[in-house]
Amino acid sequence: MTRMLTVGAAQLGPIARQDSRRDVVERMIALIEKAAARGVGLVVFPELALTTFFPRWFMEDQAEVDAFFETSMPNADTQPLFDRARALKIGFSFGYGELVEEGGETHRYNTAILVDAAGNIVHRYRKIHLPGHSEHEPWRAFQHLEKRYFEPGMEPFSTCEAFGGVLSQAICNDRRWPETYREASLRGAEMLLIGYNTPVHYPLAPEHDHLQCFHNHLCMQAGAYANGIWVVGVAKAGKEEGCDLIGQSCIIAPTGEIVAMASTLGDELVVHDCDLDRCDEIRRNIFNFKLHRRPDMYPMLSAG
Ligand code: CDV
Repeated sequence: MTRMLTVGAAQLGPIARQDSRRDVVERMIALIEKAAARGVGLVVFPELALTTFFPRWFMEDQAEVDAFFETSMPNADTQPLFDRARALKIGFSFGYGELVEEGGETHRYNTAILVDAAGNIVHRYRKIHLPGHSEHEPWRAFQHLEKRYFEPGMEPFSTCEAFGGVLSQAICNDRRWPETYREASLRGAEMLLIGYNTPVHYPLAPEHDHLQCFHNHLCMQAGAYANGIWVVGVAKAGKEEGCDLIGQSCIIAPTGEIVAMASTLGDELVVHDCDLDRCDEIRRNIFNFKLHRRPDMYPMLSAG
């Protein structure tokens, strides 16, 4: 018997700065309803799905920054999403700015959560690889201030048993790092959910702008194949506040093949029936870690 999970990669088109959470949640619910009609069990939304990608602006007023964060989840704005998904018996994941009091201190993370079909948050991930910079760099066409507005997540990549398999989450820049997939795979993950916001223009190496879509798929396909893991990569796409974001949200099989891909830069759902047992095609063969992997020979990998 196969373990089939029908997954929907729910790409979101641009979100304007003035759009409210309620506006966005309405769009997410529309995608959830579409997914339910197509027999989907899990819908994956992008990084920072509830707002515009705010790290593109330098803001000195912390209150202005904090307006982009959620202090509880679910909250009044997202509850309708949780309610509709639960009524349709469909699970989902999405990213948001998390503002939390822990150990008597305020923390801000770039976070993603996974919610099961009964509406329970079953997994939380705080972004480990934060790209960008901390100070205002006016020479850039737009800022990428993730290092200013977020702390890096301090919990290693983790997994959860849900949807009949073992799932893990990562966020945007994490997908470029081979360690992300290997850590998740070593922990037994069979599917990795990754939301992203990736501008076409990369100010530090504009000569690579034309390679953004290629690099997006290159790293996720390589990560899927070398670790025998399903990868669901989901974009916030299109021209958002004057900044072009790549699309090409996709579902990638453990063989590294793209089996479904978005073809627009707007709200779009692509669906695939993912057989979680297909991870074994790779893990029992070419990348049988127990048989062939030589961790003793890679001491630099954990040297820091
Ligand atoms: N949101 C991101 O992490 N974006 C980065 C950009 C800055 C390169 C990415 O890796 O796609």
